Amino acid sequence: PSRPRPKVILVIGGPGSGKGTQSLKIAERYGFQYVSVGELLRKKMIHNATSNRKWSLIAKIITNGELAPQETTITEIKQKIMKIPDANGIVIDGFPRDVGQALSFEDQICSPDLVVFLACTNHRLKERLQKRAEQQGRPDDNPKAINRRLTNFKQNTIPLVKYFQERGLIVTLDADRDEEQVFCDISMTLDNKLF
Ligand code: UP5
Ligand code: MG
Repeated sequence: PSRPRPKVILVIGGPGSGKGTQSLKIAERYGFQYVSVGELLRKKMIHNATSNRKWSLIAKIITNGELAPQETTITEIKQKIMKIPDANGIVIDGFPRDVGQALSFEDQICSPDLVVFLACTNHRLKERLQKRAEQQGRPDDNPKAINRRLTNFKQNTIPLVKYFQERGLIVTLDADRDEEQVFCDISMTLDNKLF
């Protein structure tokens, strides 16, 4: 008999909501493969920005805190997922960003089994990103790009969450709390809904 298709979990939320932090915890606890779409795009842009016009444009877009073109993003995800060997599950961090991307993902890749929405206050998001900016220095952790990321998130999220809600796929968690408390809720949800 053929193996069942891996479970696919999408983790969405504002910039700084803890998508990366919590997705890595999910991957570790459940033995799932981890895919960060932001990281995929950042790596590719750093690699290609000087030699390739399309990617030099995308580098500008991302550094300004705007969204990369949908088709490029979907292509990158598809390529990445195809390279993953047999997996029980795949946790995708930071995708989709809007309803168009959700539709295109379902059309071209698969339907997710669960979407986790990390809900955080604006104040908390800013606080975390500012702190990280002092420690790390991601190209888009500058005040102007942070504001663009927050604005884009606010514009796109209500329709996106509604879209997944109508299909009974989303769980919204209070991500204002500390990492362990948030993960406790996530793992209870996954245990209940996926297994
Ligand atoms: N932290 C985390 N959880 C905490 C907690 N509970 N309490 C206290 N501190 C907590 O966390 C952020 C910081 O907060 C860290 O320092 C962490 O230690 C601390 P993190 O887990 O990194 O949060 P995350 O939600 O992953 O924040 P990130 O900044 O990565 O979110 P973004 O959505 O901005 O970044 P992403 O990499 O997903 O996307 C970046 C860009 O890529 C986008 O702006 C866009 O230009 C592009 N993109 C697309 O175009 N399309 C896509 O589909 C995806 C990305
Ligand atoms: Mg992240």
